[in-house]
Amino acid sequence: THLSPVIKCKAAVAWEVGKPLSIEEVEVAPPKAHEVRVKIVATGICRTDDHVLKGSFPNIDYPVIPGHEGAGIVESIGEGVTCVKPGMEGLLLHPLKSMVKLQWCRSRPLLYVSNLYESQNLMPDKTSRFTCKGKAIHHFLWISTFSEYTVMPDSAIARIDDDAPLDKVCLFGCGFSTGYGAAINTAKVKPGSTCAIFGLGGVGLSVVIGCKSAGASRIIGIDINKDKFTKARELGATECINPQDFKKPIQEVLVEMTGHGVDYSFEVIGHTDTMVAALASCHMNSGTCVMVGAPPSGSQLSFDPMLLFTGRTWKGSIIGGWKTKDSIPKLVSGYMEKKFNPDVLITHTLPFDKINEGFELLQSGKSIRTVLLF
Ligand code: COD
Ligand code: ZN
Repeated sequence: THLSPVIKCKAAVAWEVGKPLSIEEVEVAPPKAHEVRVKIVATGICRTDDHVLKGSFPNIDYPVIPGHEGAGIVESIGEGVTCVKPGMEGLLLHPLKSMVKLQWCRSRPLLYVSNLYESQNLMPDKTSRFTCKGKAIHHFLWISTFSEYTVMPDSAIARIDDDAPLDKVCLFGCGFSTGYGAAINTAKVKPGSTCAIFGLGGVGLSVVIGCKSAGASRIIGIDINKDKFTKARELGATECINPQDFKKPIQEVLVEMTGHGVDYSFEVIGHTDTMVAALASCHMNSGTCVMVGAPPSGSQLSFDPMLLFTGRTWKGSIIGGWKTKDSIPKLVSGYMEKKFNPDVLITHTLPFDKINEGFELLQSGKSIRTVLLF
């Protein structure tokens, strides 16, 4: 299998910051030892990919092929790969390595995350498998799913149920797992509790699904775009509020609505002001606030330390706190058993060539998730 030739295919390349993606013919080199080459069937567009286009993703080199929410079929494997075989269908790709490493460095500063991402900008041996017009193109989070064929370390691929629909479960590579896991793993939401979710995008709505399946009795959705409320209610939100409808700060509104603040609050926007508002919205003695949205790179937080001193807990969650290569396939099995249904998060399905249309839908707030099909 290590003799498999270079493949020519189409991919979306970000040549430099601030430019739309351009669809190019790229050459994809065969997988080296402990690497896998995959034919992508479906990939979602996540806000983080938009951060790459805008230059707000930390420590990344261009040109790069973004995309990190995908599912596909193994085309060939490098030496020493035992977890998958060519032709195996129903596979899901995600930046698993980051989960493994973050578990190990859990108590270290966030700086580790950016260093980690930097190393995923090339294959582990610091070289690239992509070339375009004679130039080496960078990888993204080791999986670059915006390419018809892509190469990744074998640690970044997980086998899932053979009959899992790849055009749906690709969301388990990032968005759904991130939000659902924040509720289930990080907050460990208890039955009968009250939850508040700041930001009702694809990830925030997945938090709503997680809170609902954990048995929360009150789920309050917060968003400045009221068009997000219908879907949030459909998925289990019991109330939805728009901060712009109130004169007082949203944390005061939530404390009034609940008496003493919510049991669990989630920040799923990635703004420092809403991070503090989410902390202030939870119960003084027993409340837990989970930070899901990535803070703007280089930002600093300023908040009244009394908020923590009085007994609140503040936690971060990355890719939902799923720990191993085994947990995401289990989540997919749960989907196959109809334990939850994130299909409604997919508002648009487009052919891969219309990728920039997908980004416009995201930027204008019209889509929750767009899935691109090759
Ligand atoms: N108050 C209330 N709602 C707001 C505000 C505000 N001040 N500002 C924006 N919003 C709403 C928007 O209207 C929108 O509905 C929602 O917040 C944000 O949703 P989207 O659709 O932009 O984005 P998502 O849901 O796809 O992703 C949001 C994240 C914040 C989770 C994402 O950007 C992020 O930071 N991801 C990193 C976290 C992570 O674990 N990543 C893993 C790999 S990506
Ligand atoms: Zn993502």
